[in-house]
Amino acid sequence: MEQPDHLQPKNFPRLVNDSFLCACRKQDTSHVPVWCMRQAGRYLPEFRETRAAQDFFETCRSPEICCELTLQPLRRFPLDAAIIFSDILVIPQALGMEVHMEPGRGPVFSEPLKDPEDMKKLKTKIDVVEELGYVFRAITLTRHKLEGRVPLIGFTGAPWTLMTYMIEGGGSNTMSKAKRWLYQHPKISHTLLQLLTDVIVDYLVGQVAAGAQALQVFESHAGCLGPKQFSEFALPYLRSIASRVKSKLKSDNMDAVPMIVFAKDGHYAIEELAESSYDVIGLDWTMCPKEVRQKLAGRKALQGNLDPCALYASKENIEKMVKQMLEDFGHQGYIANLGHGLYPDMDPEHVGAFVDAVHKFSKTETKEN
Ligand code: 1CP
Repeated sequence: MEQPDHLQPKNFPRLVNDSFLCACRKQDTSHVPVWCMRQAGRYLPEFRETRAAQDFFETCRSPEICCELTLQPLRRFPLDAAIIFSDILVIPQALGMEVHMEPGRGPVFSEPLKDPEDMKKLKTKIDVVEELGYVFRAITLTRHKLEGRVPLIGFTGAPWTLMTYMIEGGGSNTMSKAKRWLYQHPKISHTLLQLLTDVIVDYLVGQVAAGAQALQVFESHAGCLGPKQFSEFALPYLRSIASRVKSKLKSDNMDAVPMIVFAKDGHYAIEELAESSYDVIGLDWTMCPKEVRQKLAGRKALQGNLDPCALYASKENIEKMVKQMLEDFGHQGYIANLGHGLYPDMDPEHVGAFVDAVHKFSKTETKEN
């Protein structure tokens, strides 16, 4: 039986606000586009209500709830992009690992990878439509429900970041178990990183086929690697993801979409990342926008990077900090964002003050004729 239109990745509504996509491509925009990492999250009372009493990964498997959670921040704030509600840990799950979300603690793997022998437990080849089709269905539904208001961003965790969770079994301050693998078992670490890369490429292409209009790759745990380990265990895979996704989209006759890489605390790798096929480099708040602009000499669009904790400041001070940030980055080839995700105890009104200030200080008067 033919599925109704809103469940199919075709006949999507025309995009009205394309400022985010234009900025990714370094084209002129009428204002600096803005979105927030973790904009769908626990800081919103309506999010807590929707999520209440449901298992986190069950939520991720329900396209209707993912769609609702994705749209919630857009009803409150004039954001210029939406990011699909999901999690980076759906990939380890697809590879056969059991993960659940413990309230107040975060993700917990029931059997993390302890030694290289455990690699045998992972599936070596997966069909992403079969294993992760629920994410694709959420993307398709959300793209329709957005009614062309703003573009929809799809995302993934990067191989190294996913490897840390699979070995640590959850969050960690030191990543010492995962780093032990890099020193004791470099070859098998590469095998794992390659396996993840292969799945990620299919997963991202599947997201675009489902309706994602841009893609962000989160290398959230770049910071625990030094420059040497980053260039051996993270960079080659990040680069390969961007170039393989782009060539696969081309060979499958799909339109190219902008790709963003966000390597948190990976300041030492900024120039190398700028030589990759990503269109946008995301900056965390420890980096100085002017210096990065100078280093990269306009090669890439930039995204970031207000310290998320700056949202604890008064609204007046948030405005001042945003004004300064816009001056430092310049308005072209720039997407305003935080330097990492929003925290659950943040005041939605202060998030609104951040978004409004970006628009206030970056709107250019449109000339008549
Ligand atoms: O019950 C809950 O609501 C749990 C909180 C939560 C939420 C809202 C988790 C658990 N994940 C998410 C959604 C999520 N995760 C999104 C939604 C879209 C949006 O941004 O609005 C995204 C993009 C992610 C990506 C994600 N998950 C990252 C990369 C971004 C980052 O913050 O660096 C990481 C590292 C995760 C793992 C994860 N999922 C959840 C938690 C608490 C964590 C971190 C665990 C840890 O390392 O301690």
